[in-house]
Amino acid sequence: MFTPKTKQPSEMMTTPELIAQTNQSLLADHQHQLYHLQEILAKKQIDIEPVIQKLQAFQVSVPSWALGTGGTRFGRFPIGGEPRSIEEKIADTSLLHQLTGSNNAISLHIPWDTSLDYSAVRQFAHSRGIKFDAINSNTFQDHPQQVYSYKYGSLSHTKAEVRRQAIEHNCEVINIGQQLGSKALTTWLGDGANFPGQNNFRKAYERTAESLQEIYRYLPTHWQMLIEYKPYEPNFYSMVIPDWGTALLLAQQLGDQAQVLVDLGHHLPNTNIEQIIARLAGIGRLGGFHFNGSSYGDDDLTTGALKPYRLFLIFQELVNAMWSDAPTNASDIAWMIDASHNTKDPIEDLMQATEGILIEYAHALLIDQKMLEYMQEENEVVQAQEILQAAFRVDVRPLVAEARFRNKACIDPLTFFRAQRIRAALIEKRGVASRATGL
Ligand code: LRH
Ligand code: MN
Repeated sequence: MFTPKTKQPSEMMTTPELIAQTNQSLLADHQHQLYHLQEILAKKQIDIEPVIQKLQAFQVSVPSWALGTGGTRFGRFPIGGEPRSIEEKIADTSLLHQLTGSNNAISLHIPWDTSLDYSAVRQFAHSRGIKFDAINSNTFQDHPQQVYSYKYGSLSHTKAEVRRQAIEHNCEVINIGQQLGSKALTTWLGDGANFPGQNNFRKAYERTAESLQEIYRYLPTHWQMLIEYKPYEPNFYSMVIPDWGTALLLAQQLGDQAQVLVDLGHHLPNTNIEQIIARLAGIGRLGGFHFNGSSYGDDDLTTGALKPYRLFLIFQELVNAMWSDAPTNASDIAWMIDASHNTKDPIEDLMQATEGILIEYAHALLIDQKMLEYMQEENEVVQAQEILQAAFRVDVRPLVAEARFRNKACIDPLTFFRAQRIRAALIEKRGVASRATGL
């Protein structure tokens, strides 16, 4: 039986006093930059106060599978000090949240994050200020003691017994989520085909819809089902749920609790993702995000590291949707990171990703939506672009740092993490070969 221990060693290195002390040495310079920005924006009739408050309230959930170094099929390069258990993953999320003030929840993946006592795990997380966001099922790998293989699919499989097994797994994941206090199930299927002729597209879709209907019937009333789409991988000719249209069709067939989850890396090159967001937000079917950065495919790199302007345009569509009373509220959306780190310290990468997300949200909050709407209505193409780019070109980092400061977190979390040699301390505690479950 697991009993919640007192604070984990990793947390001992991040006492609020140490953070406040370090912030003190950075405060004068930070406030100088903030007041300077405040003056610049005041001249544009932009009040920074509501922007900072929105940034403070914005929380991005941590994927449990990204707290260790993820690999590719070509190799995996462990960094050491990786979390070896669900408790250590929660401890690292709590550590991250103490440094950023913007990561107060973790998204678990079953069976990568199984436990013998989920209510004790819930208590452990609660005592560290960490909640549980959407919980993920996994029918894209074969698990120990599993009877039927998912080699040829799961919810879309041609054999009823395999579909049954996958449905029961999803229901079991819902049971676990309920014990943890999650309010949503994320279902991403690796189901599809590698070769023409391998699958009957219509039957595969219909079997998937039927299977999801059975899981949907098991969903608690106040829960959401988040349907995640992906154009390819692990199948490379077709995926049963390849795009937002198919995910939306399934969600509409299932019912109001079914929503579409947008993983930024799950789009073919040059897809206008912000238009997909506008479409889904416009009809109240945008359930959540998996934030990451990519150039080619599902690269799962740091959010905002490659295409910050696209991330800005995505937040512009979200802010505009919420401004213009579209049936979408920030609180209804599951904001989650989904990344896999081959060459960065996972905690440093999650700090950079969180910063990248808050920066583009801040840029979108600077936009005068009424003025933009007017320019659009008047087909003032040049002026409309000027409004967007003027906001994007403001250095909003003092606003994001101020939100962290007010959340009692670090003005500069990355420098703090390095200066406190936290990775070295994690390696000392957990060993250089400790390995996290996940990708
Ligand atoms: C699929 C995916 C999905 C997760 C997995 C870890 O590519 O984005 O969200 O289940 O990564
Ligand atoms: Mn994802």
